[in-house]
This record gives sequence, C-alpha cells and structure tokens, in this order.
Amino acid sequence: MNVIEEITHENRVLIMGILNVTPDSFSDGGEHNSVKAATERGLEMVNAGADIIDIGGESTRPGAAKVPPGEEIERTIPVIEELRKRSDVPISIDTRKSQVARRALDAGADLVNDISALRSDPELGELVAGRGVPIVLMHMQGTPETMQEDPTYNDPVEDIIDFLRERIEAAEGYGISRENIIVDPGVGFGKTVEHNYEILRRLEEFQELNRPLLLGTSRKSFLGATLDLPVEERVEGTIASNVVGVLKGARVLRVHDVKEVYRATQVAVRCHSFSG
Ligand code: YH5
Repeated sequence: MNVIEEITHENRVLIMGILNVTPDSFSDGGEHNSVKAATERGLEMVNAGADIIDIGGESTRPGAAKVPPGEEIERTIPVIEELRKRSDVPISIDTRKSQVARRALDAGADLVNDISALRSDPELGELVAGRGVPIVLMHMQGTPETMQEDPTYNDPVEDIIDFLRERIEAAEGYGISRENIIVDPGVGFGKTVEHNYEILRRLEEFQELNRPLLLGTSRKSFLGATLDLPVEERVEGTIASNVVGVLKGARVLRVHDVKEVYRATQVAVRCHSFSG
C-alpha cells in the first residue's frame, strides 16, 4: 500500500512524526553527527508508532527568518537519504520550495507538505503533478513573519474551507490528482487562540471537502495559552487535542510526541464510527 492508500484506508488514523532539522535541533558535534542524530530520532519515532516522518529544514514559527533553498537542501537531504537507507517509512518533505522538494523526492521522499498550499512556488505544483505524489495543502492567513499580528475572519471555519476548496482546484489546475490531496486547517497559522478552538470544535465540517484531513496541534501556543505552560510541558494538551481530532474525523496527526499520541489515539480510534 502506498501512503495515500494508507491514509484513505477506512478506520485508520496515521501519525506523522515531526523531524525538524534546523540548526538548533541537532547541532551538537558537526555535520555527520547531526545527520546521524536526526536519523536516529526518526527511527525512534517509527518505533513509537509513526506512520510518516515529516522532515523540515525551515522554521515556520511566528516571526522566523527566511532560509535560502541551498541551506534547506543541505539540512534535509542527507537526513532523507540516511533515513531512506535504514527504513521504508513514508517520508514527507516539509517545504514551500520546488528545488528542495525535487531533491527530497529524488532522495526517496514520498510526499510533500506545503504550508503555503502551492502559493509560494508555482514550480512546486508542476513537480508534484509530474511525480504523481501526494501533497498536503495547509491554510495560513498571512505569512509566517506577520500572521499572528491581527488574524481576522468572517467565519473562520467557513473561510478556511472556502480557501482549501480553492487550493484543491488550483492544485488540480497543475495536473495534481484530487486523490493525491490532503487538506489541513493550519492550526496556529494566522489564528487567535479562539480561532484555533473553533476549528477544533467544528472539525467535522471539513469532511465536506471529501479529502483526508491532517491536524497539526502539537505543542502549539494555543495549548500553552489555556494551560499557562511552556512548550516542553504541552504533551497532555497535545494528546487531548489529537483525541478530539480523531473523534471528529482527522486522518493524519502531525506530532512531536509520537509515543504518547499513538497510545492515546489508538484507543480513541476504536471509539470513533467512521463514515468513510
Ligand atoms: C501544521 O499544522 N505546523 S510548523 C509553534 C509551536 C509548536 C509547533 C511552540 N508545519 C504544521 O509545528 N505542517 C508546522 O509553538 C505544519 N500542518 C502542516 N501540514 C509549526 C509547529 C509549531 C509551531
């Protein structure tokens, strides 16, 4: 089974483990050691229940600086090559850039996670269409630099669904098959705490897009705002939000804490009646 067949397969929820390969993540002890450490973290997540590993070399947290494509390539490709040698786990490349995605797919990546939903680089649409690989289209209001300044919606859920419908059409315009599209409301990307909770409360409404839904709440600020806890203390909030996600139809969960979320959501999945 390929990754999109696995995602679409009834009664399954997949865990996407987050593997950040920014310099602050695995920086101790030189190039070779950091590739080894990142790969071992990837394998550890597979062992803990991850179905997909999402590798990203660009920090997209609010206010983060831009990364040139060459640098993103140097960070991600060696890790993809090494992980591909050591595991057949599906690998996702988290990038907005066609140059990075092309090298990643050549190195054995299986799908593309584009937080800009094909609005950053038109060549990424052509690449994904040509390779016939799945793509995640995520909603974001604004850009990572400015998105948290004053997020405003008419109706957040309706606005995000309309956006995703439009981006599905744009993707199809590049020749990407609808069957290869995964959608994502983009929790935390140009949203207030209240917007994020409204997305979670009304997550079922995204089913009308008839595409598998990816949810990314892991360790995010809205959890910290509710609990008044720093990022390293957000695992329980992460679990709770992902259990809610499963009960409301999310099919892919993008998380840092794979073991904990896997164990919790394996139970939650058995309490959910899938509609298809
Ligand atoms: C997502 O939701 N998110 S990067 C701020 C945090 C914690 C985590 C400390 N890439 C998503 O994970 N791709 C990111 O506060 C994503 N969906 C998809 N498809 C942001 C992130 C984070 C940010």
